[in-house]
Amino acid sequence: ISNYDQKLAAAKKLSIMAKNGDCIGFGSGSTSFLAMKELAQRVQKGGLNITAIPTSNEIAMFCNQLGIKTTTLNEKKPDWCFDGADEVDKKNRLIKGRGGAMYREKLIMSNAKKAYILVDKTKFVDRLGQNFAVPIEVVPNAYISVKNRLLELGAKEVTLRLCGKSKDGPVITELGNYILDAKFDKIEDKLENQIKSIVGVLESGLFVGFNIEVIS
Ligand code: DER
Repeated sequence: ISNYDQKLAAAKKLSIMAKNGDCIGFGSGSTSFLAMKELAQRVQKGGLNITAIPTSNEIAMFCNQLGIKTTTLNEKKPDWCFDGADEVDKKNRLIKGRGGAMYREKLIMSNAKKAYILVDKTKFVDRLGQNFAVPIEVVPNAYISVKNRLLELGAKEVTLRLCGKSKDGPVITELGNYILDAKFDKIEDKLENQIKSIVGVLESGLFVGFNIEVIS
């Protein structure tokens, strides 16, 4: 079946897991969007009573449009969360961040007891990093120094993410930062903390060691 149908099937499986009173972290990306629409159906038609903690302005806007109550991590802890991924390896390690929301996604996931990761089959990889670079959110006045440190850490290529048609110049995240995309041939668990310890890095799209259940 098509990738879309696989994503939709995963979204439908996820949506039946929600129960009244749940506070749920809503991931970003196209697969999370499908799950959000399925949950909105249950809220509108089935009276499901949930509260969402969005991981991006886009998801927050859609929650408002779809009539899903939202709150923030400063007010409520998520009982569980769902999200998508760009790559999942055999140890359930993830590369995320194609959509540029990996800081808030990891913030919410690190405060949730469990994370359901919704993927189509194209996301499963034998070697983490084989299809996607690791996105890294960096403070603009440090992006050159961070790029150099990433190359020292073994990154084969580090590129500043540019907007392309919608705006000239670099992508600016919701917090006003840049995104560097760093390609690695080999990703060991310790790389996540090595990247995080570079001064100027806010967060990376390398997710290691979370309590994850993959739904595909
Ligand atoms: O940007 C993100 O982290 C998204 O969750 C991404 O990893 C998956 O996006 P997709 O569901 O549109 O493939």
